[in-house]
Amino acid sequence: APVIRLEDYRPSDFLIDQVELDVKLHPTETRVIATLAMRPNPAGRSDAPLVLDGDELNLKSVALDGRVLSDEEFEASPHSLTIAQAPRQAFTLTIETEINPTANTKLMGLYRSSGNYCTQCEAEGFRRITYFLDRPDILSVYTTRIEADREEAPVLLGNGNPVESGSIDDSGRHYAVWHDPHPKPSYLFALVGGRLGRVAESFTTMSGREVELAIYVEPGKENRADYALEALERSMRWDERVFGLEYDLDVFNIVAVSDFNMGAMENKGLNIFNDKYVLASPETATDMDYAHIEAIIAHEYFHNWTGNRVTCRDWFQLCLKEGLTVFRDQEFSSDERSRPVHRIAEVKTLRARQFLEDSSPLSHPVRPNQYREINNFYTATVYEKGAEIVRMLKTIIGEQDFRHGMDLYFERCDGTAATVEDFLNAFAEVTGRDLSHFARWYEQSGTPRVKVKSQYDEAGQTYRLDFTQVTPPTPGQAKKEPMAIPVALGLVSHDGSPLSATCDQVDERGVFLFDKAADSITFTGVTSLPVPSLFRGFSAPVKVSLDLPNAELLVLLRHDTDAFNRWQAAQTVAMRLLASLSIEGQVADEEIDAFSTALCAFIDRDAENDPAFAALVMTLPSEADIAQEIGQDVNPDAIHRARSELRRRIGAACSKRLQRIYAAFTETGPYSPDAASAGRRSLRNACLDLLAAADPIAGEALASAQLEAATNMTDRLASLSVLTTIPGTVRDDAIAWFGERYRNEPLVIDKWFTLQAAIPEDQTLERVKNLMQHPAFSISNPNRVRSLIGSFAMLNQVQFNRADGAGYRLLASIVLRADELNPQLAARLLTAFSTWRMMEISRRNHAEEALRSIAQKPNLSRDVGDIVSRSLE
Ligand code: B3K
Ligand code: ZN
Repeated sequence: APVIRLEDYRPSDFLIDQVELDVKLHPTETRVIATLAMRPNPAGRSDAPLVLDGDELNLKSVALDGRVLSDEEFEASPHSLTIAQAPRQAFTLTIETEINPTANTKLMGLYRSSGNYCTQCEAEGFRRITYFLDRPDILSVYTTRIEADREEAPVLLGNGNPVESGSIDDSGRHYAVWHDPHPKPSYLFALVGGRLGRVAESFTTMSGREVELAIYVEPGKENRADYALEALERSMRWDERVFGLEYDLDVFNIVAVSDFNMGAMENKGLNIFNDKYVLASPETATDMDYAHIEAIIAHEYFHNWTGNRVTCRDWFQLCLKEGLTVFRDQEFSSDERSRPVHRIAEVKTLRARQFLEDSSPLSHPVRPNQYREINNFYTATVYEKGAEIVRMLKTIIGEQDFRHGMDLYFERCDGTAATVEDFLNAFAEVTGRDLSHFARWYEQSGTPRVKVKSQYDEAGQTYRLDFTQVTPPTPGQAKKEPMAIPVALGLVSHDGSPLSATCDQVDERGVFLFDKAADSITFTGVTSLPVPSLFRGFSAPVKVSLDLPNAELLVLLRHDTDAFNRWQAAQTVAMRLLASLSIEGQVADEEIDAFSTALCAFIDRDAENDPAFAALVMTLPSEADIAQEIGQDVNPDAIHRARSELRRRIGAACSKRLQRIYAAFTETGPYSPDAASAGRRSLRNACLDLLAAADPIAGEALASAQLEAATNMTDRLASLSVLTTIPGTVRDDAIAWFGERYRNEPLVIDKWFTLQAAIPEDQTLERVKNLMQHPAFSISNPNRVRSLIGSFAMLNQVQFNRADGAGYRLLASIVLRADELNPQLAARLLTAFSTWRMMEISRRNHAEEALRSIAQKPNLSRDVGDIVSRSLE
């Protein structure tokens, strides 16, 4: 496949001002008539042919200004339509195509899910509906007429506002017309036709406009959409309050579908969601599901301004909308929930996904400069690291200037397709700062490593911190430049009493901007040896190594005013123990005892005050985190043993306290998904996990009692998860009971698949193969595949990375099967191999063999071909 490069960008030779689409829905023969009001682009070439994109299209006819073109006047294939002699003034092009939504297993373009018609156009799906200039810098006003059988599709939805609807004689068919006044790129186009239930609410915007909000779901599941609807209202209110941004249409519709390649899609006025991120009830959804629903509803809504009103000039600018919108949804969740607890969750995901990606063969800049398949760049780097860049910008310039910069960005770029430069220019202008060094965050890939050394001068009462930074080489970038790294920091005394030290290089917000390869800062008036608290709130996406002994880190756990760093201190100590345990097989008892003693004391002091935070402190780094920390010659079995051992030791040392909290936090009263209630459940379940690690017999009894008594899915699933780690008939019965009880709830069966796929024992491979034969499993449904196969590959470190290579071979064979139906899904699964180079040699060889077996297959999709070749480079 050809490589597309950022440096080759040039404006389109033609523009499309208006699009009229007439879509006659039919299961296998949908007819689409596109009437395009076009003109040459003054910024384009004046002699260029008109070349429209297509993908698997069946062309029926083309007309220019109403005249049907003969075969000699154009050139057409399923993937392009060329008119060599296009007019040099405004013209109308009318194109009729036929498409087959039932055969569309790629879930791109127009397809069917549970019999309903829906679309997905980002990034390049619109060209699967009609021939078009399918690129994000072509902004057009759309009018869509949708026609369908009334029985089959009583609900017909499009972008924008409803204009008219009616029956077509007595044909049994009906139609609806939608008009979207806001010019938009084709990737934001959507339509839906189907049999759907509805919940609705009206919303008055800050300027007093009435908007009808509605969510459409599978009939009978309407009440499961209440939480999403309420989250939507809160998101809309928040964007008005925090950014002054108001909604701009008369209706806002969300449709939940069961077959969807990702989380959701921000189509203008018609968001389409994976039903997993809409439907929730206490019986079927966990606290985490509720939190994800809230975040994704907000994310897609926030795109209305960051993405839709201001869109991207080209796909290299993807982070312009995605990084910024993730930042916005994270801020929303932090305001709605607990800021430090949410920050810790964000950083855990960032490290688990983005740091991992950035240290793998798939590492790329937040703004990539080349791609072969754009769908492979909807990555943790573009999204999560992209959000961190926006957050660092805010940390550096301060809250007020950040808001002013955002205002200027919208003022300037509203209605345009913009670039990262346009974004940064707005902030450079309001602050008068030169942001060109900061902009390197968009260009340079890899995670910077920052080393800090400290030196206290008792006589002079000064304290010096020496910083150095290095970024390891990544594919295509052998040499690295220093980054502009905001270090939010403070000093903490050993007993927690306030310190009055000062430092000139630290600004009024407590931030030192570290932007050279090496730099030092000195505090004066330091009356006793302090402990440095660095990168407070995780102020930059870097890896830090610190010359502090465990005992000093534990001072931070106890006394730091920054909650993030309290958590980080405990994690760092745990990670040191886990890495030594994994590599050397043992650690001095005193070291483990010191850590468990500190944890016990922490539990006594803090667990009841902030249960959600306490649960995070009590949860050890995951096996994947430990593997990443070790970084080379990884043996997942040793890591698994190490982590089990440390959990056992902590569980035993703190068992009295854990039992007390477990009993005290028994759920009473009706379920509520709010953050405080969820925090209490997470603490109780963290206790259960440690108790079971220390004493499996007692743990089994507690967990099975909880499984029976649970009044909600959070507690039920947590107890089943503990049981899956304790082999025996109790476990087998529990798994069978759960599968039977929820056999008609696909989203719950997904959780059941995930738990079983994650069991760290040899029989899991057979179990996964058997579950692929389960009636609820389907290779064509992305949620099912991700929950069974994706979980096996991403969560089950020991079994995916089996020493005999059988885990790799299983994944490879499934990737190849999935690729024939749904390349995007297959490519996503394949990224589980991104850790292969850090495994010990025999596993590495097996993984390489599996990857090569994929690479050798003829007719790979561009998606899988791209990932497999980069993984092997
Ligand atoms: N913009 C979509 C993602 C589209 C992915 C296309 N492969 C959802 C989101 O980020 O909000
Ligand atoms: Zn997004």
